[in-house]
Amino acid sequence: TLAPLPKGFLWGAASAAYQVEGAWNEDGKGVSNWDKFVRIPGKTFKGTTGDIAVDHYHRYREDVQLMAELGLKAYRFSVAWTRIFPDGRGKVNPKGIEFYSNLIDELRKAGIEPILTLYHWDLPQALQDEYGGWESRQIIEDFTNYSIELFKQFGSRVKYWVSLNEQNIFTMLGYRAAAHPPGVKDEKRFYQANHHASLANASVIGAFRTHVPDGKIGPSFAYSPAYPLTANPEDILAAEIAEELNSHWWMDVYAWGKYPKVAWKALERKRVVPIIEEGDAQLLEAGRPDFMGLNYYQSSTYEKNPLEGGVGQAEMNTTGKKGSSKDAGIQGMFKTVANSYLERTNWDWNIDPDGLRIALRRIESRYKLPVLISENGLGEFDEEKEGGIIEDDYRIDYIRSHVKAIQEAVTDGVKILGYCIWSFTDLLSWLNGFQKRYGLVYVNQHEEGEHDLSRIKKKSYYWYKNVIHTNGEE
Ligand code: BGP
Repeated sequence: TLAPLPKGFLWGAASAAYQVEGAWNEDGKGVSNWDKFVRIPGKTFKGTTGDIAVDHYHRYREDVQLMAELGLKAYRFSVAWTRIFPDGRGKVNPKGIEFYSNLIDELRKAGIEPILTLYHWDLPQALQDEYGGWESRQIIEDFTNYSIELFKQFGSRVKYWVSLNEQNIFTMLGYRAAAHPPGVKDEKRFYQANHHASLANASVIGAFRTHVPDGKIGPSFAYSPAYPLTANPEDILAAEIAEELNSHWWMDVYAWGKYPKVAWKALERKRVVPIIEEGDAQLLEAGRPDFMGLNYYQSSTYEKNPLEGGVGQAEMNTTGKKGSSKDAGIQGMFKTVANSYLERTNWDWNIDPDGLRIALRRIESRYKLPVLISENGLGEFDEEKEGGIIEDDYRIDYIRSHVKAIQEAVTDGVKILGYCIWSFTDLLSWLNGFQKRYGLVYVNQHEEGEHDLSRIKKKSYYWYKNVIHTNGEE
């Protein structure tokens, strides 16, 4: 029998500022890197922007009302840095503080625990222009000052904080695959920018201890556990180095302040390791989190990848046409391959609830940190039927199987604080527009045709309500 979930388990849902808020140039908000990037032709699906997104900025009261009705215990959202400091630093914009203050009050009134993400990818463009954003060490100070402002403003009302969202993804897609801003493809710059992000993360966690001594903080990491395709030792080695380079490279730094040795050696041979300055090691070591935030969507399966003629950067499926993504890897090390045991979504993401259990067990064994599952969910086309009905049984199946994996992991001995479904309402999918939907609540927002932004509860909303009510029993 499965262990029951702990009392006070945070049954939650999540979002991010750029993906829901809209109001991109209202009330003194500054321009972010995403505001700029989406305006470059061909970068996003049908050129979709978050200018309006799902208009949460104006409709947050209605959205919180829907959360309350659902019985949600926690809501994870992010703050747009450019609403607080329009140019990244300098004078605080009171309207920005007011918005999040109101949101937090609404949540508290409804008995919903706010989980505040400091950085979910929308960097002030001013800092990008001034000194290259994450590529400069100046970002450490600016990110810390911005965070301290939020600690002071909201530290008494917000207990759970997420520092950086998916540092591995925003650096990888921003500096290695050129799919996110600033659109760079350069391995060395990628590792250097990432090192600064690690330092900034540690610095913010250090400051948190002084300003919010009773709070809990951790990064949210996009962990996709690595499997070898076969028992061929070459594939096993490929999966091991993939685990080191794609995951331990970040999680070891969060948990222990140290880069993994084997991966470091491999990158040293490629001459791409970051420059480490005096004091960096101490800063990283002092920035230990209270929990590991886990964003889990899928596992990855690897095989060996030849040096000559091997595959390199991924081609992503951003259209929902099954099979349009291409395998990716690092020549001479590893490449991803399809796993014949797993079904895939229309966006070619593996559906693997056991992978969530495996991810949780690995984090427990290696880091001994509690885990907050800060994202998990299914992106699919949803169809609004006559009379405003959305029957997303596929999403219910996905979430049900992943909730079971959580219960199994708890039985295994993993300490899990909560589970945030990505996402609460439908929202903008960074590169996939509004057609790839994740929400428990449908939003009538489309690239084309009529859209009045109205909210409709999906079948999964009613189902999740019962899950929460029964603490996972259903
Ligand atoms: C995570 C991000 C989220 C969200 C999710 C789904 O990587 O933290 O912001 O977008 O993935 O991804 P996508 O929208 O690309 O399907």
